[in-house]
Amino acid sequence: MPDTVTVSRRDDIGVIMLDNPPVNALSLHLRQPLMAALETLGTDPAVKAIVIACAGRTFVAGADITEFGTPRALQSPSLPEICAFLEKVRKPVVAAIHGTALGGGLELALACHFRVGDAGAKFGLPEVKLGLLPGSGGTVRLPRLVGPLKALSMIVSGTPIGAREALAEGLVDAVFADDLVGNAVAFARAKAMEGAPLVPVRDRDDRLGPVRADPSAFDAAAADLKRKSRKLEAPVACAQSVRNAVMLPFEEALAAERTFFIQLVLGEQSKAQRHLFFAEREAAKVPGVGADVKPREVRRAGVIGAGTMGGGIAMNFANAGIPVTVLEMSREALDRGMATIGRNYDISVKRGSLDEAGKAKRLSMFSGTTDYADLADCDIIIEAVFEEMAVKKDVFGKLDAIAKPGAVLASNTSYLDVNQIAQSTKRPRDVLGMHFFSPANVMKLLEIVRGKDTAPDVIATALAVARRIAKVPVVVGVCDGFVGNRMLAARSAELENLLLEGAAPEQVDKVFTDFGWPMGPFAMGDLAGLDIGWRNRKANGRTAAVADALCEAGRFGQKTGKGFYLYADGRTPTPDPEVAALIEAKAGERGVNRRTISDEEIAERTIYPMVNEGAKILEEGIAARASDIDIVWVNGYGFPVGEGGPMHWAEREGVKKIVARLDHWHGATGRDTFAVAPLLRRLAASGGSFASAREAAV
Ligand code: T1G
Repeated sequence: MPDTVTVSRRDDIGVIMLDNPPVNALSLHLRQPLMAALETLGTDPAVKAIVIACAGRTFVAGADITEFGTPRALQSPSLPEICAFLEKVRKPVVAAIHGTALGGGLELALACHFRVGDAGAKFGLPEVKLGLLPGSGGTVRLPRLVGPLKALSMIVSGTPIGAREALAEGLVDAVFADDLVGNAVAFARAKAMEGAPLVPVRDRDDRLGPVRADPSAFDAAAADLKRKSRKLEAPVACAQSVRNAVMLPFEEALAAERTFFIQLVLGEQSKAQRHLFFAEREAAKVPGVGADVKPREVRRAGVIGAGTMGGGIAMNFANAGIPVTVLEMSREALDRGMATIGRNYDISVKRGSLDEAGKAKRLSMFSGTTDYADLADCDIIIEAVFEEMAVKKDVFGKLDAIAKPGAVLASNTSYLDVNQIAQSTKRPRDVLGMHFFSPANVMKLLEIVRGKDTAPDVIATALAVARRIAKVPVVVGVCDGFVGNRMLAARSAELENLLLEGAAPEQVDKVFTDFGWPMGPFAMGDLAGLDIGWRNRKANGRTAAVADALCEAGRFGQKTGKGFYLYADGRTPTPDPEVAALIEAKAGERGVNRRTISDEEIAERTIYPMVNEGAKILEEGIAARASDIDIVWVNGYGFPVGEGGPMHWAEREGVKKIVARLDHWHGATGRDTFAVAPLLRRLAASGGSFASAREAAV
């Protein structure tokens, strides 16, 4: 094991340099030499002050998540022990921060007497995103520096702040433009020379007083955050722990924080969210596209179509500072699209997530055209036109004629055969799918659809572009609906049958919201507009008894004030007796016997087929690993993060149980929706996991 800690002296200042690539996580093999260095320098009379800094791309980015649940995580010295020791050191200790001081990394810095950073540094406690709370004093020390309300929002959101804000909030004592370690040493020497009494953060109460005297504003903010936490335990624990920091003595609050931490780290929600942390990173590792495959350079993007999807896609590039040319068939359509984009930025300014200067800068990235020739200098062109093969082929034929050699040509199709689209060009190696999710400037997921001829460096380019526009990429193969929509179809297949057999839309939706989804399928349908699916079904000769009848009655959802629900105020769904009557009539017409349907049955007939379809997708190699499917569903379809995604959830639910129930419903209905995938049946027999099945297959 290389040395993870080196100690050096700059005259009377001791410098501890941490070096544990890639992100200086606080692994045991870093904690032990760190403690030893602190003990040595802490007791060396020749050393007047200590600077803790990091080598590599970042300051400590947290505890080592890979150690959680292993004995190494609990082996001494733990981070709380190191923090307690730091606060007893009788000479100034300065944390010198570059990159991201996150989680345990910021907690380590909070236990130092002073914190300095470079201008690009970021500071955050993102543990809530792992289903945890800061477990080494973060919820107790941070409020003492930045105040309880600021601490509450930083800890419950998990969103880091920049150096300028950290300085303004009192989190850091100085920010340096360059030579961070040199300036930190000078800062430390000055503090030592000052000889002022050292006040560890634990002893600073001044920012707690006002909230301690009147916690009403704090409690209101905490209640609001809890409301938004949707069954997740960590945000609630975070809020309670910050409140403890205000109301309880330091040591008591610290002990309570630790209790919360241990409860959460052993809990299923945190295991699920830690699974997603690593799954997101694994998803970026694509078979056949190694680090040696260099992405093509992308300096300018083009988007064809300025409608809802095209406009949102173009905004991603402008937001990332990449100039983007938007093409539309007519000037009117172009102006309409650009006006919508302008309004979207106005909303961001109104919400305070963007200022006027930022809006102007982003809008300056746009240029509009009705002439394909204006896309000739684009490095990547994404088509977002009507979802019809003939239209797609026409567009790609035109692109093939004007796009420069080496340009990446992508389709935002959500269902259609990317190989067919690629065949309408003479450069199928440069063609792939880049499937964005609505609203495209908000939703994190990007399904990158790899065609049979798509070149590895084109995939590498799409992955690099995804990172630049802050998307979570998952590479999938070509099939009807790719991963997300294909599984959505399996989940939706039984919805109509459930309604006809006796379940009410509100009952089905409650099963989904109880599960943790933001919205159930019927409320989601009403939000998206029932007419979209209706037109799609009619175009493909498919029917849905209830949904078609609603649309024939002009009930398209929120946009017409009624769909599966009534929307008296335009937004809040209320059950409508007219819909119940319509469903009963449709059931009567089909001679369907209606009965009471349990919530379990609803889950079994919707979520189990989805998992089953996921297994088929894995067997066909449409997805490289089960965790990729989890990332698709969590980032594109609102699958609750606390459950870790459908495949992770299925292993917890029990593959054996799922197979048994699918067999039951297959027997009872004869419908293919329930025909068990061979992989699922094998795992039920072997007790194996999706990951082990993949290892066996690779
Ligand atoms: N532990 C272990 N491995 C980690 C890690 C960590 N904390 N952070 C990153 N990695 C690995 C990651 O899996 C990947 O591995 C490689 O480093 C590069 O990461 C006590 C309990 C720092 C912003 O939540 O947000 O402290 O795939 O691809 O895009 O209260 O990593 O190459 O094999 O993400 O440049 C709190 C987690 C922990 C921060 C860099 N800290 N990390 O992003 O690189 S809990 C976090 C990040 C805690 C205390 C509690 C990001 C990053 P591989 P990457 P990046």
